[in-house]
Amino acid sequence: MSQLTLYGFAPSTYTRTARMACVEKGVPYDLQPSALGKPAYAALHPFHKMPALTHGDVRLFETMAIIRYIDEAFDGPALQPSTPAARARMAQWESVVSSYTYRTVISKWVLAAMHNNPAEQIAEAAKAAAAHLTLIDGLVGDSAWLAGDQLSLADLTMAPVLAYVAGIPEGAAMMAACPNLSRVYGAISARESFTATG
Ligand SMILES: N[C@@H](CCC(=O)N[C@@H](CS)C(=O)NCC(=O)O)C(=O)O
Repeated sequence: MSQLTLYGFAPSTYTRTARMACVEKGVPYDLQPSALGKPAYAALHPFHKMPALTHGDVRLFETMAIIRYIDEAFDGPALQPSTPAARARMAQWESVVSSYTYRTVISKWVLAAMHNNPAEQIAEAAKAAAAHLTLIDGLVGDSAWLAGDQLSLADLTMAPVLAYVAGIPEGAAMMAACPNLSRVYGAISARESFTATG
């Protein structure tokens, strides 16, 4: 069996999502640093982002493609629901994370705070992040997992972002104000796929 290699850095949320998928499936993987910006890395990821994947002849970039491959190419528990509606809900949540949550929470707030950007900018971004978390908390409703009653790729996509939120005192307070999101995050953060990739 070929070695599955992920190219990325451990702190990257999207790389963690791919690593979590490997752990959930019981697939051994090797984590290699992404040579972001180096011309040779374009062969793995033409847009110079992480993660990228190689597995035998297979070369993939974009997290949603990578985690579908990991789920479908290997034995182990299915990480995608079987009904069309729940599968679409899963895809909807993945799209929410990549189109809105990552940008609002990580790019604009967490990274700004980590880089000690001007306090006013951070405060503004924190306000927007809190509003976004409140919005998605309402969308989660009383669902056990994001896509319904089973863990799915959507939860693996959201969890690393929420880990950053929960790790910041102000973010922990935001999470406490979001009971539905906190419930889902509590369930995912108790799993080996989360604890083994932190
Ligand atoms: N659309 C890409 C986004 C990947 C992405 O933005 N990854 C971040 C790390 S979490 C990255 O590569 N950041 C480095 C950079 O933008 O230079 C995916 O779904 O994989």
